[in-house]
Amino acid sequence: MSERKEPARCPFAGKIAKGGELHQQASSPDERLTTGQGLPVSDDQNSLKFGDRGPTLLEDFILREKITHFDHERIPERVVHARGYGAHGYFQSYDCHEDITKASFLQDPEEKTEVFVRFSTVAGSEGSLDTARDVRGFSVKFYTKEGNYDLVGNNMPVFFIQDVIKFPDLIHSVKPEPDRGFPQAQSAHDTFWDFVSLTPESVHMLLWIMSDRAIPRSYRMMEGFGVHTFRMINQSGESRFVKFHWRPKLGTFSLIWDEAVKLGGADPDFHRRDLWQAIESGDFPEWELCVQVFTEEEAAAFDFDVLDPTKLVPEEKVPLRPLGKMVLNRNVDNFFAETEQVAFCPSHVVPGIDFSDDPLLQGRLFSYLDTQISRLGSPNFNQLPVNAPKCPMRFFQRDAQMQTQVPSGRVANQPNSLDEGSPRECPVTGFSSFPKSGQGEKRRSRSETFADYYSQARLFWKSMTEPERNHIVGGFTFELGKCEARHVRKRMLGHLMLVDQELGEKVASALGMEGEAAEIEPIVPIIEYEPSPALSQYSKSPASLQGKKIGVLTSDGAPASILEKVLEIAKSEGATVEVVAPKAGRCRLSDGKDLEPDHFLAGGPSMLFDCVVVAPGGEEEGGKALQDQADAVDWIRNAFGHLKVIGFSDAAEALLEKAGVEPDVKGGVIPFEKEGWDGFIEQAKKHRVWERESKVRPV
Ligand code: HDE
Repeated sequence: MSERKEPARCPFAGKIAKGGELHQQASSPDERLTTGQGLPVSDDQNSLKFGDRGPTLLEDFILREKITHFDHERIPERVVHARGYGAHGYFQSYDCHEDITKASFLQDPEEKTEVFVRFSTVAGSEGSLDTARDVRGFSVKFYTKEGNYDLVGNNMPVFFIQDVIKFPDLIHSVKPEPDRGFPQAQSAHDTFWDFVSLTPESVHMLLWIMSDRAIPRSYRMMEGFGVHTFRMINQSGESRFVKFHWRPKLGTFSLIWDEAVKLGGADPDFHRRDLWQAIESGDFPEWELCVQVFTEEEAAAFDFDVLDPTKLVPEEKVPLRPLGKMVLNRNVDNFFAETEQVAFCPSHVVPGIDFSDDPLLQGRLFSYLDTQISRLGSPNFNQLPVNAPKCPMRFFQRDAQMQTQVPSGRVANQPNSLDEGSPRECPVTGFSSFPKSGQGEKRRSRSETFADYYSQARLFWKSMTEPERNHIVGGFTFELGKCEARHVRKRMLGHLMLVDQELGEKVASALGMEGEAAEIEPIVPIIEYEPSPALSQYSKSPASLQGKKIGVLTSDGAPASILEKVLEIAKSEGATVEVVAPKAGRCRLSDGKDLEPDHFLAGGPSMLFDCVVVAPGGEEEGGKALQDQADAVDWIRNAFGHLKVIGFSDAAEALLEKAGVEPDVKGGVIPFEKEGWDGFIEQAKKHRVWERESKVRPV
């Protein structure tokens, strides 16, 4: 019998390939990989087998522990707002706001209150794309000295429905249709438009959701709103109504619809990457928290009901009062532990902040706590680091799954006289609800003061600039075009006619359905308001390159001096530069130096940037090579179609010609070697060349 030599362990253990390097091994006990029980692991590359070729043994408890943990890695995603991204930061009050509130984080301008923020889309599942047309969630957890305060808002100031009981219907209608399981992260389908066209209270919100607000350029360039009317209570117990607003320091900017669609493929993580990169590079996003403050008597005089969440309070009626600023300055260490496990609840308030009777808000006070228990599996979710208050937390709630604390003492009840050190009520500084009086019959009804569905929708339409209006028409046309049921389209056109005849007719004409709008009678007369310029994002967006991204398309042989100039411009304007070249490895510039591009051509389309520079090498070097590539031609065509300012070098002329883009100094296609850089900078600060839109996308 020939003697068979068994190796002491698998010959490939510790090697990444035949002849490859050894994996690093622990050199001290501290470095040792262990199981969940702390047992040091000797081989993490191979399961325990009978012989080299198996079978694998059930005995392998190390494998089973690892795989079992893996099998249970996912927790239920959020029913809505499943896709989101979070970051840490702080809030700092500008002043002492004791006249309106006793909330501790709004008293001392020296004090910084830690915050955790999560932005999100609503309809899509966790793996859906960032740039879908949707409302964005804007949730802020303030870790105050008197408990956590959650301001769980959106990037639009109104909502689709007036009563919580309609929320499951709204969400079911927008989610994938139950029989076919599609479309994902889209409102452009029949069940949504059927539901909202049968629910006219949603018309105002539909105008917002079809507007550019639903396709933000960046989380950093988005406004936030508390939506409902809340109360602020001061030390004397006086109550005032407030509406919360977040104003981004960079201004409010959006994508172009075609750009958003293409970005979905080019970079599904566009918004989360943008936020992460900004924070990572030290360009910390900032918002100002403001409130509109008004008394109950003033509210009673408004011609709409402030308890109706489909209505906003125009800023021209009640101006914003700035309270303080929020800065996001730290990315999460672990996406799951923080962003996924963070649990926001509108019911998390602090002394000085209270609720109104808005029937949507009242329902939310129940829903969020309930959903956290199903998502996180236990009422002990408040012990997770991201959810735990940073002030003392002492109560008698006990046990339940995943209790991580070890409470000591004999007593878990209140009142008690057995434990002198146990937590006690505090009638003076503890939270007490605003003592609002009221009486009435128990019934299911909707207040008549909620019946005006069209006046504020018309106000929004009238307050838009021309490009914003055109985009709203484009939004409705796209979505209703995807809605197959003709009777639903007709019903929706009927609502749009009531909002504004021009809007209704433009959408009907774009759909090829002139004269087909259904006849709809409003319940109450429509009020004609003066436009509110504060509702338009473009009439107030600052001319600035701050926080924006300049994309440079280049190739071998490109003049190094151009790249240096673009970097210099970006530095002085607070922007960043990313270079796109044909190959990922390197690009050799005219000075013979190698540049490592940020993107290779097919992976870095112009949608990723706010304005672009085209500076290839000359014909002999890299320039000719670009002309033969559809990706390079599309790069320029897309930049032009998405109304971006294009600066180009003399060597780029042939490429532009191939893309069918003509030089146009006033129209944002600027030969900077002939014209200098000033015109490029000035126009790029305006973000888009709106005048070009009628040429590329006539409405
Ligand atoms: Fe939410 N909403 N919502 N919502 N909502 C949730 O809570 C709900 C509404 C908002 O980043 C859920 O933790 C009801 C308005 C944000 O983690 C759930 C109603 C506004 C987020 C829930 C509303 C929001 C949520 C799902 C109608 C703007 C993400 C997972 C009464 C003011 C929070 C979760 C995060 C999440 C219920 C309407 C904002 C199911 C019943 C209006 C930003 O509890």
